[in-house]
Amino acid sequence: MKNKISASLMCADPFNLKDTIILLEKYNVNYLHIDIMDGKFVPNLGIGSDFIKSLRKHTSIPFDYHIMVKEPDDIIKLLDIRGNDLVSVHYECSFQIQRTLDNIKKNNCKVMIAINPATPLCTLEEVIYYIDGINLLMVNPGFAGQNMVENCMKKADKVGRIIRKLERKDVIFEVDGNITFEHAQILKEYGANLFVGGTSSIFSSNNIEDNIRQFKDSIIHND
Ligand code: S6P
Ligand code: MG
Repeated sequence: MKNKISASLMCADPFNLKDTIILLEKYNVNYLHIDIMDGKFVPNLGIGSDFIKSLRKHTSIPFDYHIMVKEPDDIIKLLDIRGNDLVSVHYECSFQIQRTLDNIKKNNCKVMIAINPATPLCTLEEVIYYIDGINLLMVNPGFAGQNMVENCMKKADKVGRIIRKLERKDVIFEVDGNITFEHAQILKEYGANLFVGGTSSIFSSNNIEDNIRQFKDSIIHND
């Protein structure tokens, strides 16, 4: 899979959202990363379903939903998930994660498992056959602007190895949280192929054009 970028909407300046979306389209950002939070699974609130629906009318960029909600099956129904979208849910969010993954899959989207910094990777062993990808959190989810949790780089290396062993070329390996230009360069070597751009990259300054260019440069494979 070609390396792609996903712009984290919670990091965009709401006052300039229209101009930001126009720029993200102009520079072919692949996904809009949309963080859905409930104040329970994570200690923060995210973007709401009505806001998301109205956003659909103004952009054709597919959505990359990151759902951080306890027992998310009812919330998922509110999200207007489409065929080109990605949806990741956390391993710990549901008592019956396989059923939740199946419910998401009914929307014909790509379904992914999100892994917290301290979630053991052995959890992948059983769910790997039901998913299209992994969203590896490099921070504890809930807030933008955090520093990477120690050991997450090593964990990304391990995830890359697990994916390569599967011999499935189509697996999406997303990395989310404190993905600076430098971190992206290392993570691409570990096999990450979808990079969430937040306050550490795309929204690190008002010069979004330059930031996207630099972010894209850092994920291009030289081999
Ligand atoms: C965090 C969330 C992320 C943030 C992203 C922000 O809970 O899942 O998607 O939006 O981490 O990026 P940064 O560069 O500020 O960490
Ligand atoms: Mg996220």
